[in-house]
Amino acid sequence: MASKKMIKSLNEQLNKELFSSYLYLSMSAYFEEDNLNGMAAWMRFQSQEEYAHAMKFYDFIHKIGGRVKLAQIDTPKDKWENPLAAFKEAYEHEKFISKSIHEIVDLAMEEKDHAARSFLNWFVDEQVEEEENANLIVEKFKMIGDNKTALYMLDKELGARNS
Ligand code: OFO
Repeated sequence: MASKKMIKSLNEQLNKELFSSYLYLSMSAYFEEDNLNGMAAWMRFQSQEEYAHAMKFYDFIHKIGGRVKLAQIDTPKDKWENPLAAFKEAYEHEKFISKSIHEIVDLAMEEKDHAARSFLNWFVDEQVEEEENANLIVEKFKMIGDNKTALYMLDKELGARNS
């Protein structure tokens, strides 16, 4: 049986995943406004992934006999200085989420909670990918600078995302 502290941490992570979903949906709306439809689609896809992450926590909490407690979701920002700033923030946010996941892994190890540790493994691996993906896009933005044609191409490339 998981500890109360563990159930609380898992519920807090569920809220963070829902906020991630909200944040990326807000970024998607920002890109829509600027007619960067490929970036909007990429962020919308990411938002759906985050919702799926949240539901993994939701299901796991129930599976181990805990109770899901939904808390208020913070209002995300709705404006960024430019597209690069939005993706930079996405990268920073993923680093924050990785740190948060690692803290729950530490707790699972402290409490010798092998079930939680095993469940969280998937997220540890997923975060490596999430950080890499966001960082790669930030680096591409830096490479293209003010080149509008390259921005158009990058928008097209990001719009092709299907996983
Ligand atoms: Fe973007 O990551 Fe969820 O966990």
